[in-house]
This record gives sequence, C-alpha cells and structure tokens, in this order.
Amino acid sequence: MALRNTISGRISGRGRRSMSSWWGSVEPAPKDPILGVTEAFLADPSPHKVNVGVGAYRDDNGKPVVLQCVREAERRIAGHSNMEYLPMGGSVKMIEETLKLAYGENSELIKDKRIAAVQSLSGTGACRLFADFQKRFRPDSQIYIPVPTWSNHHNIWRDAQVPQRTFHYYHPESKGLDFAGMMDDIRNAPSGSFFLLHACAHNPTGVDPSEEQWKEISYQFKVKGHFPFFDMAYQGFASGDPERDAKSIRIFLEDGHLIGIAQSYAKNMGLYGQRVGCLSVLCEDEKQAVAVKSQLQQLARPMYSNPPVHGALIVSTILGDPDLKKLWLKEVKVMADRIIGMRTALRENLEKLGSPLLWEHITKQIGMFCYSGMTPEQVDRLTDEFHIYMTRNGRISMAGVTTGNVGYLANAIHEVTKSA
Ligand code: PLA
Repeated sequence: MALRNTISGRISGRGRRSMSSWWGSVEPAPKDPILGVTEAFLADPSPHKVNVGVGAYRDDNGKPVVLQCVREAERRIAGHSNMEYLPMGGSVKMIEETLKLAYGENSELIKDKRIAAVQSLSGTGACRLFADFQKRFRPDSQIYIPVPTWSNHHNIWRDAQVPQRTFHYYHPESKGLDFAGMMDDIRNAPSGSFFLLHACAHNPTGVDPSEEQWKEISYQFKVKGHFPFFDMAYQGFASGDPERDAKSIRIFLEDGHLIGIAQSYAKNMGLYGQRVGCLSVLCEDEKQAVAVKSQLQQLARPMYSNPPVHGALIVSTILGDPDLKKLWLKEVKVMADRIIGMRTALRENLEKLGSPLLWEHITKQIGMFCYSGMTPEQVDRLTDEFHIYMTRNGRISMAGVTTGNVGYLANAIHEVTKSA
C-alpha cells in the first residue's frame, strides 16, 4: 500500500501532464460544408425549417423514401440469406449487374473480362479507393478536378496525397458550361493527366456537357492521352433513364479510352445508408484486369477488409430479377420527374412574386441540384431569418423541395435576393 502510494506519488505529476497532452494539440475540425448543414438543421427547433442541403430524395410530403423494389428485395432476402463475409472485392453478382448499367447490357468489355471491379463503400468509397490506387501505382500523377465540384472530392484526393489541379467547368455569368475554358484546360494539361469527370447531373451545378460536347471532350482526351475517371453518383437522376445518363461514358468507350468509374446506389436506389457502390477500372486485357483487381482488394483489406453484404444483396436481388428491375426503372423515373416538377414550381413561384432576377437556370439545370447563384451572405439570411438550410455555395437540393414548401422557399429567396 505504502509502496504503491509512493510510486503513484512519484509519477502522478508527470503522468497527469502527459495524459492531458495526448490530444492537447487537436483543434476541432471545420464543419463539413454539406453534412454540417444537416447537423445545423437537426438542431433547429423551428417548425418551419426546411432542409435543402444534402442531396437526399424526399417524397412530396418531405419524407425519406424507401423504393418499393427495395422493400420487395428486403422481403425476399429476410430469413434466407446468411451474413457471412463477402470476398474482399465484394459481391460478384452485384458487380456483374452494376457493370452492365455503366458499360452497357451487352458490353464486349464485360464479356472479354477487361474490367477490374470491386464493390465499394458507395460512391465516396469508390472515389477514395481509386485515389489510393492512383497514388500507389502512379505516384507522381495529379488529378484535375472541375471548378466547382462536390466538396468531398477535394478531401478524398487530398487524403490520398494526390496533388490537385483544377479545370474550368462552370460559367457564372451564363450559369452554364464554360466549354471553351474546359477544352483549353484539357489541351494545356500535361499529356497523360488524370481528370475527374461527373458522368451526369454534375454536382453542384446541374450543368452537363451536351452529347456533341462530350464527343469533343473525348476526342481531346484521346489526343492528349488523358485518363478519364468518371464519378457517376446520379445515374438515372439526370434524365430519369439510367441508360441515357450513361451516354458520356459510352461515348468515351466507343472512342476506345481506358477509363475508371465510381458508381453509387445511394441516390438512384435510395440506398444512402447502406453504402453500396462499385469501383471499376477498364484495362487493356483480362490479365491486366486480374492484376488491377487484386491490387484494389489489397488496398481494401487493411482499410475495411470487405464491404457490407446487405446493400449488395438488395441490389443484386433487384437487378437480377426482370420484374423488380422494371419496377426500379419506373421508380427512378418518378423521382427524377418529381424533381423536374419542383424546378418548374420554384421558378414559377419566383416569377409570380415579381423577382427582378432571371431564374431560367432553375429549369435548365439537370439532376438533384440547382446552383442558384445566391451568395453565401444571402444563404446565411435564408438560414437565420427563414430557417432554410442549404450549402453556402447557393446550391439547392431540389430533392428536398415539395409542393408544401416550394412557396415558402420561393418567398424567402425573393426576400433575400430582390435588392441584389
Ligand atoms: N459523388 C458525388 C458527385 C456526390 O454528389 C456524392 C454525394 C457522392 C459522390 C457520394 O455519395 P455516396 O458515397 O453516398 O454514394 N453527395 C451528396 C451527399 C448527396 C454527400 O455530400 O455526401 C451531396 O449532398 O452532395
């Protein structure tokens, strides 16, 4: 007893100091510009509050949606499937169906086994796995990222320690694509550069190149020998038809590019929290694809070992059954159409209020988001005075707009922008 007292007495001063200094230098992290908005929304007690921050689809009553095809798949899975580990690369059946959506139902590339693909932790995990792969095997490379882009792209490639460059994408005055600027940047980048492209429904701008423009982009990539990495987080949300939304990728495939794709079922199947997606890398031949896949698995193993099984089962159950797949396609279209309807309603409401600004871009832009052109200060006023929550870059998640809140939203936007 006496001895213990003596020892603890001797070390206590120093021990206490070092214990308190373990994390003494850790400062609070800045709030995430997107998910931080949800946190602030949840903390607001106002009954009038509206969340058009994160891109999460809501029905016209503002409620989260579980698709009927998902409910039916869950019913079929329950009590039947076991919960064993998936292989490191994930569910073979899920990947098979997922590749068909991106590369085409009858793709020769799939038949020739030229695609290295692994199930990923949704779209974010696919991007991160690719960034880590890029760093490991092309350690001196950089990534060209559009301005603007989904904010997390910057974090992903930063944490993978891949240096970032940017390329022109959005033209603030026209509120459309800065095609000339983009093409210049593609031409001026060192040959063999990596480029991040949004396959469809660009986040946050809602501005996509036209088919003709994609063809020109693909041509210039060929000339320069660039590597296109497609983030396809919204397949189906642009046009309502996943097949049509894969057009950009198909154009690049026709031109014979070797590409990478991040796919996500968060939005188009409403599987946000299930974290199910796919990373694929198109290779020169089967042998290369086998090698690349083994290395992707090697990256996954010490990070999370293998991906979650439930979401993969849902996806493979739906896409493996023609009737359920048909139902899914119908439900994707319903979601896309409701968003398009809300674009029209928001624009019409603003025009009816006599807004001095032009709001044509609300209906011209595509996908989940409207890049409104509002300033951070105007967004702050929306939040402070009207309890409307959105990202400070002026992005409105149209998926959170409903018949019930569109009038309130339009009125508030009019109030903060009318004297601009
Ligand atoms: N890529 C893009 C372009 C995205 O917009 C998102 C999600 C992802 C990838 C990743 O999605 P996943 O990992 O859930 O599959 N963007 C959201 C959510 C919807 C977020 O920020 O995480 C957004 O509000 O922008």
